[in-house]
Amino acid sequence: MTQPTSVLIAGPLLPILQTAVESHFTATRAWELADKHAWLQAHGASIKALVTSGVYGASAELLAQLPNLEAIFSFGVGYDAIAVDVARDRGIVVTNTPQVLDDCVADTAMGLVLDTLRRFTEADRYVRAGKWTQARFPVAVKLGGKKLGIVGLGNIGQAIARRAAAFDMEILYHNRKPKADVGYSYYADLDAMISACDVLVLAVPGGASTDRLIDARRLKLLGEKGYLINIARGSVVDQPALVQALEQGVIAGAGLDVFEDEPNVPDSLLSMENVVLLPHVGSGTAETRQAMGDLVWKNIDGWFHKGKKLVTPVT
Ligand code: 8YV
Repeated sequence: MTQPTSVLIAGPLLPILQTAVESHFTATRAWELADKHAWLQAHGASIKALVTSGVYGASAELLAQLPNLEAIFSFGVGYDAIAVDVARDRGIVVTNTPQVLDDCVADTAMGLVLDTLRRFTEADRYVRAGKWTQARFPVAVKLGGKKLGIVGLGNIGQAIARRAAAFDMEILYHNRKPKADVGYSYYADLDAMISACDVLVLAVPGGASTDRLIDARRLKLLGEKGYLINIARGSVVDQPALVQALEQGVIAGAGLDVFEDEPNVPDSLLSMENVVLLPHVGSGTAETRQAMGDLVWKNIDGWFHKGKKLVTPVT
């Protein structure tokens, strides 16, 4: 009789996905291990698959402790926290969950644009604090007619562009290459686009190539009437520089779903009225999380039960 396949689960998963994994494989919950290092030394060689997420990732150190790993299945589109180069070198396949989350992440970006410019969350705090009875809430900033610059016009970037266009915003974008089939204004030069736009939206993957892409100098280019929206990764922004820019009025405000060291958010941001802070909820709807879970399962099932067939491989 063949031994059941051993799988390591990096962190708590969508319950229905976790149940599927645990009922089909010999699964170990990494986050419940009292001494993870000792466990990996004793059992790491038995692990054939790692189920993880964009947040839990898969470090080179962890992969070194899993010498017989065949596959990494990640819940999420971003794989910057996964040592993909190591996986590629060792012939370990990596899968992610692209496309199914585009709409919800784009909705989150648009929600942040609306909220940050129109100051809705701030206005909500104002009503709750009983301030409305004393004075009217100050005016905000109109979206229509403003220039929205998107960094990274992939699937999510394009979904954001369509939404912003429906709000009568003018769309600019910066990408490695212009997209043939879109009518938005292409900027090969990121600095030129930042200087030209009113709202800068980050929709690029995380990782070394975009690390601190938006720094103090570029925030200055965005300017005192400019807004920064980040639904990509915290690493794309130099966070201390952003805090300073907000404190000093170098930019007007920011809407952030991602941070440098999640779930920790700097105290200085917590006390600012002109920032909207979300706890990385970009893809966080029941429908989308279900679709992501289904896609993770299709990849696992395809690999182990249907002749190594992957639906959404990264490598
Ligand atoms: C998830 C994400 O919340 O897809 C991504 O890359 O950041 C989010 O959709 C994340 O993967 C953790 O579940």
